[in-house]
This record gives sequence, structure tokens and C-alpha cells, in this order.
Amino acid sequence: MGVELHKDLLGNIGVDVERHAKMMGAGLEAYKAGFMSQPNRPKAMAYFDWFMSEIQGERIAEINALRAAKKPAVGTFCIFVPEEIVTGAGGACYGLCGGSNATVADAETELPRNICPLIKSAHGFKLQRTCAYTQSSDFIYGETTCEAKKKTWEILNKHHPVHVMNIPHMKREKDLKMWQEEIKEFKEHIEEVTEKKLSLEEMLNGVKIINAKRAALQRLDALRGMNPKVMPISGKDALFITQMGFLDDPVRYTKKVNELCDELELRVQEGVSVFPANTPRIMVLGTPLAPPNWKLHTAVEGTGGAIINEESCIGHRYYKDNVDVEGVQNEDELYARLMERYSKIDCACFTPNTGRTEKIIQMYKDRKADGVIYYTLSFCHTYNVESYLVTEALAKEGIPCLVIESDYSPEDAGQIKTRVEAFLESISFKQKAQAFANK
Ligand code: BJ8
Repeated sequence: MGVELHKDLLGNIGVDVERHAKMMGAGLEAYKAGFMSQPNRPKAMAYFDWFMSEIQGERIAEINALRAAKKPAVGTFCIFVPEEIVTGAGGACYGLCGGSNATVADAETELPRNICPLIKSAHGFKLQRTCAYTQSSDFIYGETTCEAKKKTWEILNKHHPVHVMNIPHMKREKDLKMWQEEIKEFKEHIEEVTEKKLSLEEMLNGVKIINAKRAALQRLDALRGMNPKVMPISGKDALFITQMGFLDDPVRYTKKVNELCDELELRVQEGVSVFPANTPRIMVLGTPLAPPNWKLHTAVEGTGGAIINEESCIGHRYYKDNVDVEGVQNEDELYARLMERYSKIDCACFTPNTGRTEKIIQMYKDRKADGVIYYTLSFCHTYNVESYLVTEALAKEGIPCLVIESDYSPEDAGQIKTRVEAFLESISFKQKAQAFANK
């Protein structure tokens, strides 16, 4: 196994090797039981299964080889960090571990109990030294999106270098101007690591690589969700692939996602679906689903539903927009285009954020979905409060919606399953009544 092979490297970068190995062992077992046992998976999933086995082994070795060649390694917690710039510098930009309950208790020695589990989990990984990505980072790039994150950076900075990007909470002209400057400053931090100037051409190359990655994910999104008759891949597998997009080398990853999409296209042509006909098709909305947070997908797909899309940062919000670099002549124009693209992200940290609701309704119609689950991590005030406006708009459209608030503990898994079951039953009942009325 990858972790075993790279034990020395992991020790050298400060990982608590023993604890890390135990955690990885449990993670791999959970993955095998929950993912590899699914029937009729696409053959191209073999690559992603391999990546899972090397997630804290071979991939960590690759990142550290880049660092040895003076390329930057940047850990992030948010999709506002312009990964195009790090990629253009030949480095690695990745999401840090933050989806596990196993680190939360450690985090609570420094952080309050009543903040979101994503932040606590990530902070706990640093305290435990069990995330090899965090340990590999030249610096962590935090942001000012929510109160809990913003204040956590001050504490996390005691354990690891953290830079903070000031993300505005409104999108007025003056806010966008400041945002553009933040992107420029981010590039300067990257140059501090590489000790060399990053050229326009290099940054444009970074944009090209990340645009291709996003295009591959858009293709996957369409294949899994737009055809109500054939669903060629499970929601669980599709979520896992998206999660891995935050860790893998972007060029290799894009190639593998496109290979998978080729296979899925064939499956669609041949009518090979992994779900029986009339399986309720569910869209998930809300906060990010960082690995190994597979609780909701397991509940839905284990009780007769299919998840066809995540309107989440580990999902559609991440890949929906590319950067348009047509006609860009100089660095300032590029920063403006990056800002334009990033400011389309409809995170609930913005006010107002009405575009998000309109987008959700359109996505629902385009995909001919049967219902939505609004999923919020506990204590995420922005998404929690915004759920009122979103669910009100959904109700006006007659869209069935279930709201779930949860953390990373396994305790509420049974209760979530029961609620999901009842929700899916009500959708199936409606479908049958509709079919009867149409006779
Ligand atoms: S763009 S959703 S990744 S901020 S950490 S806001 S869950 S309380 S992650 Fe996010 Fe960027 Fe927005 Fe997306 Fe809530 Fe938790 Fe804060 Fe969170």
C-alpha cells in the first residue's frame, strides 16, 4: 500500500506515521465496503480506486518532488483560491483534509464545539499531523468567507503558515476591485515560494489546464444527470471523482475523467443504467461534502434513490464556470478575467445571493429531477439561514425538498436514513399517482 511505501517521506514532512497509517487503513476499508462493492460500476473507476489507495502515498510523493524542484504546494479550504496561478507555476494546489470525524475532538481543544465540523476536522488534522497534504504545504491559503474560518486562521497560523485572501461579502464594483487586487497578491505569494517571476504565458497555461479539468467535470455532470432514462454511474462514484479532483494532478485527472466519460457515453447509447427505471432522481444542494463525508449519498442510494448532481462546492459550484482568456494581453487583464470567473461563485457568504436560487430551479428543470435535499453542515450559518429563501422558492415551484442538517458523527446516520426513506416514498407515491392520472 502507498502509505507503507512512503513511510520515510511521511515521517520527514512531520506526519504522525503510526496514527496516519491507522486512519488510512480505516478509510480504505470504508471505501472498499461502500464503493467497490457497488454492482455494475464503470471499468474506468479502476483509476479512481487506485488513486484512493495512493491518496496519502504516491500522490504525496509527487507533491514533494515538485517542492524539491522549487515548485509551490498550496493547501486550501475554499474554491475561491485561484488554482490556475499555482498550476501555471508548475506547482500543486489542493484541498486539505477536512471531512473526517476522527480529528474533531482534537480540534475542540483549541476551537469551540459549536462551529462547523469542516473547520474543526481540518484544524484537528493539523493538530494530529495526520493529513499529509497539510504537512506538504508551503502555506495554507485561507479566506474570509465565514466567521468561523476567518478566526480559525489566526489559531491555525500558530501551527502552519497561513495567508488569508480577503473575499468580499458583496459584489459591488468597489468589492470586485479589491478582489482583483487579492488575486494579484496571491500570485506574489506564489512568486515568494518559487523565487522567480511568474509570466503571463505561464499563468495562461495554468488557466488552460484548469479550464480543461472543469470541462471534463461538466461533461461528467451532463452524463450522470441529464438523461432521466439512463444513469450510467452512481451518485456516490460521481461524488468521489469530484472529491479527488481537489487532490490529483490536474492533467492526469482530466485525462482519466474524459476516459470515464467516453465509457459513460457508450453506456448511455447502450442503455446501461446503474439504477432501475423510475428510481427517484435527487439533486443535493448546500455545503461542501469533503471526503470521507459520504453519509448523505450512502443514505440516499442505500434506500432506493439516485443522486444526480451536487449543487455544492465539491460539485457544480466548483466546475460550472471556466475562465475566459480570449484577447487577454497583459497580467491586469488576466486578473480581471479571473476575478470575473471567481465572482460568479454563488456561495451563501454573499448578500444578496438571489442568483443561486434561480440557478437551482433551472438546474432542477434541466435535469428533470424528482426532488432536492438541502444539506447543511451543522453551525454553517450562511447556508442554514439561506435555506429559508431557497426552500420558499422551491415550494412555490412545487419542487419536493427535504432539509438535512448534520455533522460528521455517525450518530444521526439512522435518523437521516429514515427521513430520506420517507422522502423517497413520498416522491414515488407522487410519481405513481401522476402515471395513473395520465392513463
Ligand atoms: S465557496 S461554501 S468552499 S466558503 S466552513 S461556509 S460549511 S461554516 S466551506 Fe465554503 Fe468557499 Fe463558500 Fe464553498 Fe459553512 Fe463551514 Fe464556513 Fe463552509
